[in-house]
Amino acid sequence: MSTQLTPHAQEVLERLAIEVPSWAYGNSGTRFKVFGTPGTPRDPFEKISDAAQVHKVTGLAPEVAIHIPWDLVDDYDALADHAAEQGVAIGTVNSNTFQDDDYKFGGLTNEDPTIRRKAIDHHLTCIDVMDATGSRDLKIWLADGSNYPGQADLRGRQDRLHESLSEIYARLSGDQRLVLEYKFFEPAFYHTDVPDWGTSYAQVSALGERALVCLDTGHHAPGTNIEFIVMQLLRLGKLGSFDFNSRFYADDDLIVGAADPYQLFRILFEVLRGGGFDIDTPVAFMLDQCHNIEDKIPGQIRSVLNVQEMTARALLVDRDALRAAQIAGDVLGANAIFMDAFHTDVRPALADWRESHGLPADPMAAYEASGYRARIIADRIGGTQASWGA
Ligand code: PSV
Ligand code: MN
Repeated sequence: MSTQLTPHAQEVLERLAIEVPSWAYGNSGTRFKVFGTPGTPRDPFEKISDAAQVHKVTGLAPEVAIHIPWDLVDDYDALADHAAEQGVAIGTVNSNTFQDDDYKFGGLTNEDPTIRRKAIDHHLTCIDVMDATGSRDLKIWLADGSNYPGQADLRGRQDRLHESLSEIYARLSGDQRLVLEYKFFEPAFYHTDVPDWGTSYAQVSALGERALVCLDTGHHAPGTNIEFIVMQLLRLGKLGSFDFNSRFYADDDLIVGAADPYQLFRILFEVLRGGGFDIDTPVAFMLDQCHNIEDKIPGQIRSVLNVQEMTARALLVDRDALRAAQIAGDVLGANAIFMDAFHTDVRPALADWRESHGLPADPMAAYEASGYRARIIADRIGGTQASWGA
């Protein structure tokens, strides 16, 4: 079954923007091997040029998230100008307190006030970068935790986290926001200081209105009902952003919608139900992915298209009929309405939508035909390919 997009669906799709992460364009891998790819960017400027290709063929990715220190440059005005020349802007600034020896026992929660100071100062530097780039969001993901029961004072770490976050939050200005990401395990194995949405919610609620939760779809135990968390955070007015990706086993950072498109559909339906696609939505949609073996730019194009496709399917749910079936206790009727939308092929309608917006009907093919890959392979000779930590 193929279909037409309703005027409301078209309006929502018009606004849909999915931020892409700069690190997706650099090399990445597992603890076993990081494979290089010809044409990989050598610096943040080249990463942004690659990200701009995704927006060019999809119209879906106008912002690029950066990561400090991986995207450290001398002049952020110049980086922002470069982004603008390429038709994109710098988005979320991600902090990093997980790659420095000092952070072995944590950053913002560390027992040692000197290390805590260093971790807080790093975040203040990130806010300086946001001031220069015009970014709205500071995203904090902490590797803090412990490996053995008894190793750490769990309560003290939570208290210190609150103090550290308060100082960072106080430095935000204008419409800047702090989003706190949770992750149930890794790199710490026994306990993690922000393991779940409840902890993130408790911490950001203690800060204020401009502190919100970031939900990374890959950061839950298998079987977790993620759409329920989405519903609850929207209901509480505390869902600030998504890091989209797919997982099979751990924090795999695979292409969103690749492992379980139906889960993505269910999540996006709750976003719709909770007002997350409204004009003044507080929800930022971002990818947090790595492309270890597939080509990176097409990997990102596929990802934003997957989000668009499942958003369009969620918009097809006949919500009035669904509500009537729910009230009537019509279990299978309600489920059928949900499944009918999920099983509808929206790809031809989205191709038409793209063409009506001056975009290629088939963005993957358009990128392949653009010659960009051959150009970067030929041009990017020498230097060091960007990777974790570069
Ligand atoms: C580590 O798990 C991680 O993937 C987090 O999800 C962050 O969002 C990302 O790295 C960037 O720091
Ligand atoms: Mn993430």
